[in-house]
Amino acid sequence: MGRRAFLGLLGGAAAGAALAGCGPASGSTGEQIASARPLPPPYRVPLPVPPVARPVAPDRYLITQRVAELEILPGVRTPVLGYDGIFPGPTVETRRGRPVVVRHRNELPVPTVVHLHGGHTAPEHDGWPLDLVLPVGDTSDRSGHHGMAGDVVAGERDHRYEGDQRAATLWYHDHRMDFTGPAVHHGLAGFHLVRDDEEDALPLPRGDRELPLMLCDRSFTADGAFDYPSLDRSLRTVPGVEAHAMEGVLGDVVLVNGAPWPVHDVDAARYRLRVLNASGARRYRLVCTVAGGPDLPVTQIGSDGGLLAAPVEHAAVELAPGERLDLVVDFGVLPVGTEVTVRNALGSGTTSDVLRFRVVRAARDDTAVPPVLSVVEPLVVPVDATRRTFTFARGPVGGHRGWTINGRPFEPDVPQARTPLGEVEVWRFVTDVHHPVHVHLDPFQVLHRGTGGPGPFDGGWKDTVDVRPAEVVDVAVRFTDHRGRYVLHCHNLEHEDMAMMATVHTV
Ligand SMILES: [Cu+2]
Repeated sequence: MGRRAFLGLLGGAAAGAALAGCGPASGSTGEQIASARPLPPPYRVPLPVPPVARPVAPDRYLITQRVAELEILPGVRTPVLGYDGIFPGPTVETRRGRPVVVRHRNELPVPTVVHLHGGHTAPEHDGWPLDLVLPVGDTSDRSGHHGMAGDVVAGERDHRYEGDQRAATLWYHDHRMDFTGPAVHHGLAGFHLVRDDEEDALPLPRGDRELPLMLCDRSFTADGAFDYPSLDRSLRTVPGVEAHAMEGVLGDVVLVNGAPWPVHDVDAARYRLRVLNASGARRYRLVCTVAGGPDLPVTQIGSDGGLLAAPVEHAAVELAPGERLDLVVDFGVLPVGTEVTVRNALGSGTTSDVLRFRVVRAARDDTAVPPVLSVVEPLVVPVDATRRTFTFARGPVGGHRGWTINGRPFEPDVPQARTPLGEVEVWRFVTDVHHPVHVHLDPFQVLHRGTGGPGPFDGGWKDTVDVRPAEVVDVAVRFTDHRGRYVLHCHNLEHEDMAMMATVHTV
């Protein structure tokens, strides 16, 4: 399918979309769009696992962004914007201490920007929202958005990732100013796993027993396209979504690695699940349910920024958009033949279903979850530390309704913070509704949630924190190595596109 055909499909998408309210009481801030075609029953299609990207030369990768049609719902083709034409994109696997270059080539009909979420990345490689890569052969307009110029190139850009960071589950996705929501919604997201010797030395599940799981919610039009209510179906000029969806776009189908409510056959053994919430606005509370038996507990071994110091057992886990949880689940405690259904306790109807595992065979299991996993250096806050408050709330954006930080819409050239490298600062995030707050360049540590300490899922190094309605969360930040301009933003992608982003200069 050609570029123009893709945009044609977007143009026809929204008519008659049915809506269901989905306010904070349901656990997410957003508006659910009802699919306009019949949905398949859950737990019929196999879980896909994205292929691992193969280097084109030592430590060099090439990813071509292109339009494709994928069979996501059985029997119908869905047009996607895909890294290498697939969704999720190929998984990039790198090792700590070993720099790589990933070249992104844009054969899509729209400009793109690639951000490595969780990457400790120099500013010129981080995916500044105005550093556009125009489509191959597009020489029409290099002025950037709103006349604000970034480093605009046509066709290709090399992103250098130094690899000087802990092993962790990262992900890459589009980050173009004003259009991140539709770009990610239509498919521009993939895993990037950093591995290291420390983690390899642990007896954790690996190989086929290590699964990356990308969760996202989507709705479908009658002809099988993703239904996303962009104001500007060309994805080029006018930011934002139709008024009913400005709180956030929620789908009624839960995709795991791009498949609707898939099923996966497993050994009776431990599995490592790297769970990513790549949804635009939906939060999840995941529970491993067992028919006729108690729920299966999960053991958290890692967070956004890699391993925890020690494992933590949970009855259920919560993830806001952008967050990752590294989990170990032991299917070995169950008899062969057991079905384990991962449900979303914050969902209802079709969005309460997520994924099913079928324990199909007995197997040898030499793995373990050691009581000590790693060393997490605590960030020590000096008594005279700089303290900053960032208030995330609705507000006017250029005469329209939008989302602001400290009452201001995203102003690329006006930093809201200038933070010296190496210094620990305390940043306070204050909200009106749910806002998952993401900071680029370096992870942070949660100090307080409200009047208490960190919440149950706030442990270890975080780069995205789930701030709930009318909540106050304090985090300790410390930036290192790279001087330049970065962003801090809400990872509800509709909020982000409607200006809930701030420039941060590291100095
Ligand atoms: Cu937000």
